[in-house]
Amino acid sequence: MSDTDETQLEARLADQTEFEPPESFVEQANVTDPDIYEEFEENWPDCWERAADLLDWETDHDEVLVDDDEPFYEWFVGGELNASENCVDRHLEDRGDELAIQWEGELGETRSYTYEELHREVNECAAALRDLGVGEDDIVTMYMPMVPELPIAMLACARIGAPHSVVFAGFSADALATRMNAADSEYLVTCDGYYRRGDGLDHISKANEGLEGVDHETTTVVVDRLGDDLDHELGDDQLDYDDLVADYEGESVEPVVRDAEDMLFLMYTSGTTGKPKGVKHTTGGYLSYAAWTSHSVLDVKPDDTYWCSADIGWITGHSYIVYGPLALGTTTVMYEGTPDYPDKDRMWEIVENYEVDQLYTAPTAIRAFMKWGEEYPEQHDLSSLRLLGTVGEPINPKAWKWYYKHIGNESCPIVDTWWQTETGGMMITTLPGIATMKPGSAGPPLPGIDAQVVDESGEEVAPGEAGYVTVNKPWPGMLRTLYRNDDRFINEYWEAYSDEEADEWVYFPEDGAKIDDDGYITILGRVDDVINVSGHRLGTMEIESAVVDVEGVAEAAAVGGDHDMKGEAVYTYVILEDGYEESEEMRQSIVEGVEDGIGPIARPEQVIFTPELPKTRSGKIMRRLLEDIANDDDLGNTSTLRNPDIVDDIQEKVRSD
Ligand code: 6R9
Repeated sequence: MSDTDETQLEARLADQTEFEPPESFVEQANVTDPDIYEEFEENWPDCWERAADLLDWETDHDEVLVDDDEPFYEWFVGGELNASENCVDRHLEDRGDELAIQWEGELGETRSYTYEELHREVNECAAALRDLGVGEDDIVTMYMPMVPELPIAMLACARIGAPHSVVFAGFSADALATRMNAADSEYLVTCDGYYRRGDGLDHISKANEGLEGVDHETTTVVVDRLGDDLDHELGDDQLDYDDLVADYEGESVEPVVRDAEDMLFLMYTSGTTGKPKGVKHTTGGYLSYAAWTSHSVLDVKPDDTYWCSADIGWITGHSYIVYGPLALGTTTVMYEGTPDYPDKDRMWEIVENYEVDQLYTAPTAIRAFMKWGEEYPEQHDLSSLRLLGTVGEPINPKAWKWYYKHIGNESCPIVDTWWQTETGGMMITTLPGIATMKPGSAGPPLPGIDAQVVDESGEEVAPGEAGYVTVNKPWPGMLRTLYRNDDRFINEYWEAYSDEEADEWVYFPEDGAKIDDDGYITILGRVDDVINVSGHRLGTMEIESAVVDVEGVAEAAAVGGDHDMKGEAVYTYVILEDGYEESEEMRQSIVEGVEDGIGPIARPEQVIFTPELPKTRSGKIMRRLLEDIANDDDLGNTSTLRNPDIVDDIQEKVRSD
C-alpha cells in the first residue's frame, strides 16, 4: 500500500463508528440466525437446554431452573455429569489423535498433548491425588504459573470431584495463605518456578512462605519446571510431581459422577472489604455456559487452534483456556511468558507458527502492541486468524481499530466481551456472525441474558445517560454463592436493586455503563471499589490494609488513576502517624508493603503523603475525588466534604511530585 492510501485508510477508520461482520466469517459462523435473541426470550429458561446439549450427561436433568429459594438458583437440576469426562474422554473416539493442548514455554520449548495424551496425564494425576487422600469435595489449591500441569491438575481434580481453587502465581505468599485458610484447603499443587524474560524465577520460596501462614496441616505437590536452573529442597509434606505421578503410570480413574449443582471450583476475587470473596461455580451450569459462549461468541470449532492469552489464574483462563475450548474438543494454546520476550513480535510468531484461528486477549495488551508499533505484527503471516476478542476492561475505539486493522487485517470480527468472575462466562457482547460492531461498546446482552442500564432507583436510563448495569434474570454460569458466606453473597450482589418483598431479584455487578438507543451497552468501569490494573481486579481495601500494615502509616486510601499501558494504576494517599516523617525510605517501605501483601501487580505508581484524606460527613473517604486528583480531572462537587480545604493541598502535591 502506498503512503497516501495508508493515510486515507487511517482517516476512514478513524471516522468509522460501525463495522459489519465480514462475509467470509458469517458464511462459516456457528451462530448466524438473528432470531436467536427472540427465541431465547420466548423460551426462557428452556432456551438454556441449548447450552446443556453441548455436553454429555450421565443423567439428564429434570428441571432447567429451580428458583424456590432466590437468589440461590439451581440449574439443570437432577442432571449428572463429570467435567473431565466432558473435556477429555468424550473426544477420544473421534479426536484422540488431535491436539488438545499446545503449550509453548518462554524459552521456546514446546509441549503438546493430544486428547489421548491428555487423558493419560489427567488419569495419572487423578490417581495420584486420590491416593494422597484427596476425596470428593476436598478443595485443592493450585498456585501455579502457566505450565501444562495446571490444566492437567484442574481436570484431575474435576475427575475425582475435588473442587480446585487456583491462586494466580503473581499473588503474594499472604494471598495464598488467606485463600487456603478461607477454604480449609489441605492440598496444594505448586511449582518450583517459571521463566520471565529468560530468567528462572523462584516461586517455591513464596509458596513455602505462604504455607507457613496456613493454620492447618497440608500436603504439597511441586512441579519441577526449572530443573537445574533452581535448586530447591522439598519439605517433609512435599512431593515431586513427576515422581509421584510416575507411580501411577497407565492407571485410569473412573470419573466421579457429579450433580449438576456440585461445586466445580472456587475462585477468589477482590471485594469491597479486605477479605477476598470465594466465588463458587458449579459443574453443570458453569460448564454448559463456558461451552455455549465459546461456541456462540468465540466461534470455536473442533478443528480450530484457539488462543486465549490470559493467565489460567484468572477466570478468563478457567472458562476460555481450559473448560470452554476443551469441552468443545478444540486445540487450546497456552503460552508461559511475556509478549515481548525475546522480542515484541512473540505473540505474532505464536499466531503464525500454530496457525491460530481465534485470539482472545486484553485491552492492556493491545495498548502495548499499539505502542510498540505495527512493524511487529507485519513481520508475520497472521492470515490464519478468523476472530479476535477482548476482555477485562473497556477498550477505547482507537485501540479497537488498531486491533481490527493491524491484527485482523479488517477481515476478522472483534468481540468485546463484558463479564466477571461471578458471571462465569460472557454476558454482554456481539454475536460475531450476526451483529454490527461498534468500537468502544461491548454490544447487546447475549441471547437469554436480561441485562439493562439503570439509575440509582432502578429505573432504566435514557440512551446516552450513565447508569449501572443490572441483570434481571439468572443464567446457568452464574456464581451460586460466596463460599461459606451466603449473607455476603446477598449483600454484595443482590441487595442494591432487589425487591425482596415482591420477590424480584436483580443481580448488581457494580459496573457503571451507558446504553445506546439500539441497546448497545458501553461499560464505564467499576462503580468505585476496585482498581483494574492490566485487566486484573484489585480491591482498594486490600491495598489499603497492606499500606496500613507498614510501620508508621496511620491511614491510607488507594484509588485507580488512568494509565496508558495498564488501563489503571494504583495511587495511594497516606497519612503518617505522628513522629514519622515523609521520606524516600518511607515511600519505599510502602511500595514494598503492597508488593509483599498483595503482589507486584498492585505496586503503587505514586505514594502521596497527606495530613488528611477528603472525607464525607459520615466519615467515608471520597475515593472518587482522589481518583480525579490522580487523573488531574475537574473535581466537581466537593460540598459533601467534611474538610474541603484539604483537596487543594493534595492536588498541589500530586502535581508537584
Ligand atoms: C472476565 C473478567 C470483571 C470486571 C467487570 C468490569 C471489567 C471485564 C470488560 C470489562 C469493560 C469489558 N470488565 N470485561 N469492562 N469491557 N469487555 O475480567 O473478570 O476479573 O472478575 O473482572 O472487569 O469492570 O466487572 P474479573
